[in-house]
Amino acid sequence: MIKFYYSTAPNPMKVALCLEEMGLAYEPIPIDTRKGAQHRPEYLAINPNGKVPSIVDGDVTVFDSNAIVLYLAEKTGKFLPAKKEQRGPMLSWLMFIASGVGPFSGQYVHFKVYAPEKIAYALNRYEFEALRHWNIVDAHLAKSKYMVGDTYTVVDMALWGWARLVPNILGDHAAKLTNVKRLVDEINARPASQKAIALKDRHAFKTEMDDEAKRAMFPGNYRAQAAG
Ligand SMILES: N[C@@H](CCC(=O)N[C@@H](CS)C(=O)NCC(=O)O)C(=O)O
Repeated sequence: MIKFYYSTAPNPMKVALCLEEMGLAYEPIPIDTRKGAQHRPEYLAINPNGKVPSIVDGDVTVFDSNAIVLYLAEKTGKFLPAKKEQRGPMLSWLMFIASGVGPFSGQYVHFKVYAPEKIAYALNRYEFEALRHWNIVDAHLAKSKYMVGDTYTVVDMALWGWARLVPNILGDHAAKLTNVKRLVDEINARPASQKAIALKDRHAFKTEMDDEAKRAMFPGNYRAQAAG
């Protein structure tokens, strides 16, 4: 049975969708990041980056969400592209999501919602870059049914983790991303995504963004105090 270390944030949700789509047996293990569970030594032994998600599959440990979705696709042979020559595009889009879509979307939300000061320079840069990445995805989906050709693959699952939150991330800009919405609506209608979303009911994650949560999530803001 695969151990799945999760929260309901975008990166773990990609993996939840994959596990459900692939019909894999798994044990969901909540990591309450607002309580600092991601920094505990026993979790750092699984994921030295101290973030969710991670999986332990027998004697194999995998962290970083897009590495996990690729691992699961290769393990099961499911939800890979239809043609051999689509492996290159699959890797490109998986890395684009991992290194661009996710980080720029996440940082934009950080500066918009959580930063103690509203810094115009940061807000402008991250709004521009988040939107630029989503426009690239939307233009791609205008020409292609799925992220890689005509087949639903793990790349669509990796995108879904973030894409389902596009209205929260981009606000009014989201309305223009009609092709992203088309794919999200299609995936949301699948039983696997409903099961993935239902994970939120299995554990009462902390919701307050109080001092404990801020210290756990944004430790860089407390460096001076920690050193003193
Ligand atoms: N590159 C990592 C990023 C993981 C990540 O940032 N996870 C967030 C949730 S989406 C998290 O663990 N946040 C808690 C924290 O930053 O302390 C991945 O794709 O898995």
